[in-house]
Amino acid sequence: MSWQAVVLTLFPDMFPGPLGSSLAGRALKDGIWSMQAHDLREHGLGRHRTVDDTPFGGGAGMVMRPDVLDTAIEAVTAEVVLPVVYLTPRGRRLEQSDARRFAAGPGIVLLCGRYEGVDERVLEARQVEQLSIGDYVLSGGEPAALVLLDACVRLLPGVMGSDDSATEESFSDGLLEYPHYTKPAEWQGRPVPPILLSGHHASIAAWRRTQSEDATRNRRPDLWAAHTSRSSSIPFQQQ
Ligand code: 6GU
Repeated sequence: MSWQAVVLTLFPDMFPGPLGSSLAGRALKDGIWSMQAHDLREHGLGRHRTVDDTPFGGGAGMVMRPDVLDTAIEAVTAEVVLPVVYLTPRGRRLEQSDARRFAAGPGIVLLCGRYEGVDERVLEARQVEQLSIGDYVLSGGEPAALVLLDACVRLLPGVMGSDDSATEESFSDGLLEYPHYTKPAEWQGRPVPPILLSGHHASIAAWRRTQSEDATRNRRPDLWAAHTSRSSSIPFQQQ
């Protein structure tokens, strides 16, 4: 059985979107993963297929109804049990470890909210995990769902091929990647760092490590703090 992505949204046309191209698109066609995007309005109430209503306590905007969302979740939780994730700026920030955890399982159900959000009770009742992709506001959870799916799909066996890209890159060791260079060796008066042309593999590895550390320290002090606290707590290993 392939890895299953189930999306609950008012805008099913947005899927698979960019995930129908490139690496993820190839894997989708190859059956490594599957995608179903369900229109939440199919579970809407009455002649107008209503999915939302005004917030208790007053305030602007509309809130998605718990009964509608519960029916929609129930309808897709048939055979295998999948974790349900609600994409919201109120969620905990998505990390690489979340992508690894979801990719290691059978798939995921992604709930995309619109309006001011969804009724809190259905999130409690269905033990829905809430995730955000960063501290900025999107008009809906759909682009965030695509981001989360991309992060998961590229980790599935057979998607990235046999190269080391998935393990060597940023975050595998908690550092940003070193800078990359290719031909020409000099471009617009800018030479490639000479060490990269030296053929000394150990020196190149050491230079890249320093570049990774410098970039992380300067650009991402939060990652650098986590990295240094982690590596200083790892006991020295005798050869
Ligand atoms: Cl998951 N949803 C919305 N609407 N905005 C966001 C987000 C999610 N993550 C960051 N901004």
